[in-house]
Amino acid sequence: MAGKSEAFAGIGKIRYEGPASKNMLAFRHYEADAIVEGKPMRDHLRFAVSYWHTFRGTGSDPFGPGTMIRPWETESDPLKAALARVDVAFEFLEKLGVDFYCFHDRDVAPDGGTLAESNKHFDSVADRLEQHQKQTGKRLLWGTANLFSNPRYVHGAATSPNVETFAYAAAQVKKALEVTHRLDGAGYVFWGGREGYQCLWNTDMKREVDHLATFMHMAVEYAREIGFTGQFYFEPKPREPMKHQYDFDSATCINFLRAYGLEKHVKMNIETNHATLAGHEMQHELEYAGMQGFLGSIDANTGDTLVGWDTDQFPTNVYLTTQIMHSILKYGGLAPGGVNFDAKVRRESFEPVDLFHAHIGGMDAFAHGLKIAAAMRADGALQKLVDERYASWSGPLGKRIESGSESLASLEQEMLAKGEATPCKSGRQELFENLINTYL
Ligand code: XUL
Ligand code: CO
Repeated sequence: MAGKSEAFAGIGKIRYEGPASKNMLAFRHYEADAIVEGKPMRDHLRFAVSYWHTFRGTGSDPFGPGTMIRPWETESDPLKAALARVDVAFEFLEKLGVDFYCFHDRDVAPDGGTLAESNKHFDSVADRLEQHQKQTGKRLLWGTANLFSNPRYVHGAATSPNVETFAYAAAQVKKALEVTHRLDGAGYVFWGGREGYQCLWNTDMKREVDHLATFMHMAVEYAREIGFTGQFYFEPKPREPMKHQYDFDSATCINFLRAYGLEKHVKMNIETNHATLAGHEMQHELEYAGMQGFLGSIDANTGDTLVGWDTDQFPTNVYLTTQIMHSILKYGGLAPGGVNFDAKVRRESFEPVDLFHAHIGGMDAFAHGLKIAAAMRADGALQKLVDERYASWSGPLGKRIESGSESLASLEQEMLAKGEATPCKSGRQELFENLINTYL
């Protein structure tokens, strides 16, 4: 805030300097106002900083405590510390030139011991967030509730065998929706956290999954009551912390949404490292959700091929971001969703400046991927090859099958007359892969 000392003194506004720049605190590819496919980059990407990793991450891991040096963390009173942190967060957003942020209720405001006290804290922090949003024009991409850290959520929240855990979680989501609405949030995310099981012998799966649907219906209903028209998202993750989570992957989530009549209200928020935990590429998850009309928003990060867990690293691989942006452009973009960096600096990268390097790298990787994907689409060579591969379906027989006017019996007649199908053509995978490399 004006008059206060800067948390990131010595770091100015990060600017676009072009691919040849040697300045590591500048963008080489992300040029917010540059037009790609008729739209400024900032509107394609709608970058968001995740409050939990960037402002609450300590660097602790199962083998040791936090390592992060955060000179602004001087207040011992948790509420005062939370309020001071909001000022730092907005200084960071301003300097980085990111338009959005995302939070869980308990990242931005401390637990107050009782629900009433926690709600009060959340309101005080929301006042400060609102004030900064008004001053800067920054926006909340989505809000969510932390329904997994407190021991009351040991067996899950909406899927807990303990009915009062469910009730408490419902109360927490009610409040998180009110605050998200008040802050004009563009969306609200459900990520299960512990909505799954460790052991099937002690689990009534049907009851748990039914309860999860009841819970989401309550949220959708309450949003309607208070006039919140932001988009709801369901974020898949197959495991970690549980052995199995009910929001396993896009296909599982979409089946759940349809089975329980939630498909009109909820889209997918797809995270790269969760896709890989499910044994999929991010591109698979995006294509599946996109083709079904459920592509909503993404959590941008990456795993490590040699480490099997959710490492939430900042994405720097341009091949990956090209795949992602190609699918996003193909399905008409993300808005009102965006690209949220659900990513954390490594435990060893403990200085404040590392937060800038991490986000600059991620933003540049996505901007670069966006430019490459747009060039591929403008050129049309890839699409032409894909169309050629399916050309037989554009003939009379293919058209009749696709329009539903053929049957097993009529197709039997067709093949009895022909005797054998026309031989298949080569898939030319290597040609496709080589073609992609010509754009990189
Ligand atoms: C955890 C994760 C969450 C959600 C929001 O793996 O991705 O931070 O994005 O609850
Ligand atoms: Co996430």
